[in-house]
Amino acid sequence: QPRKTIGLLFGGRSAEHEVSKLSAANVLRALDPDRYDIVPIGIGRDGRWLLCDNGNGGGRGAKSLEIPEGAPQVALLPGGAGDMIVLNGEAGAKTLRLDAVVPVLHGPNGEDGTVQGLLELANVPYVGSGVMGSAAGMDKDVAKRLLRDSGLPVVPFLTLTPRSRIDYRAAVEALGTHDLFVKPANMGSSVGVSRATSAEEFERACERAFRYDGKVLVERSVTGAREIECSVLEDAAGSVKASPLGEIVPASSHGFYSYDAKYIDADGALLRIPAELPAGQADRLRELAIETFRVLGCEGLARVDFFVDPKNESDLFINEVNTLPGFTAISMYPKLWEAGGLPQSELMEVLIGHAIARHARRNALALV
Ligand code: G1L
Repeated sequence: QPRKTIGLLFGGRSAEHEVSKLSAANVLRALDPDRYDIVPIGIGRDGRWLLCDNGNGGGRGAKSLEIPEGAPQVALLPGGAGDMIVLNGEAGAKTLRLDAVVPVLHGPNGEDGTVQGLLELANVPYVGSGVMGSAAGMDKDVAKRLLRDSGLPVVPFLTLTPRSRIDYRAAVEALGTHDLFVKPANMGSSVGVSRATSAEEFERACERAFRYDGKVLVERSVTGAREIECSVLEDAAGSVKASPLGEIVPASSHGFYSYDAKYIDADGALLRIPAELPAGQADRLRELAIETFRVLGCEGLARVDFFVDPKNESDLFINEVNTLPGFTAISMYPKLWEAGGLPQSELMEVLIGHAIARHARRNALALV
């Protein structure tokens, strides 16, 4: 099989620039050097795309990918066949053909469908969800409405805009509890999220959340629930599979010496893999993860996160979906697939195979 040229797109303008550089280094390590030539493309804080030519050499052992000062700027060519133009190189402009791109980008302009749209126009295969699945996964309001309309269990919520704000009393009335969570619709992390148990706290929580998005979710607060996660993967033939489950055990509840703590994340939380659940419940959650993936139009990969009542495992909610989940050496998504018998290098092969097959299927569709 001929070697493939893979563009690794990382960095970006978001606050997660550094996380992206760490994840990109991990993705790079997982890509078999005998099969792939890697072209790292760093997006600088100013938004420019720069060719960081350290893929198979210096980049491979590094903890974090760097964007060297003075790297040549690159641009994708719309209407081409995966052609990327390298500007201001030594011998002027030249083109480089990419067989696929792996986006390693967070949040707005990364996993929300915008970059995916650019890659569509450039006609280059890329790993993961397309424009629609990426956008639907990013917007908590859209995602939860689609899931709710499909009869899947989500935590009851209201969506507010600056023109349709309601007060604490009305929110309490609608959601049936005084204990509320307020969050921006578009944020991946916990940025702009707060809990509100009084009218005063509610007003402050809304002010804060509206700083990050014009759409704000008010949810029933779920406290004391277990956090269970599932990795979903689609192969080149379009078959979708769910991994074993993992549990995030917060630092506050696992203590120091309680478990053979193999994986502790940056917040001190323990990843317990596999999660301890009755077999029937685990199967139900894995089925739900696949249904969620399908309902939201995800492609390639996603991590689906659940809340499960510790006293009654059949009481559960889909909490959120990540179309580009954490992917550092200790992240849940790759760890769950390792537990399922799929090492990271094989995982990347499935994802790139999916990207190329999906691209071919789409190009074979009739144009109107
Ligand atoms: F390479 C994969 F598998 F396609 C891949 C790429 C990127 C998996 C996960 C991610 N994740 C991210 O890009 C990130 C949102 C964690 C970067 Cl900040």
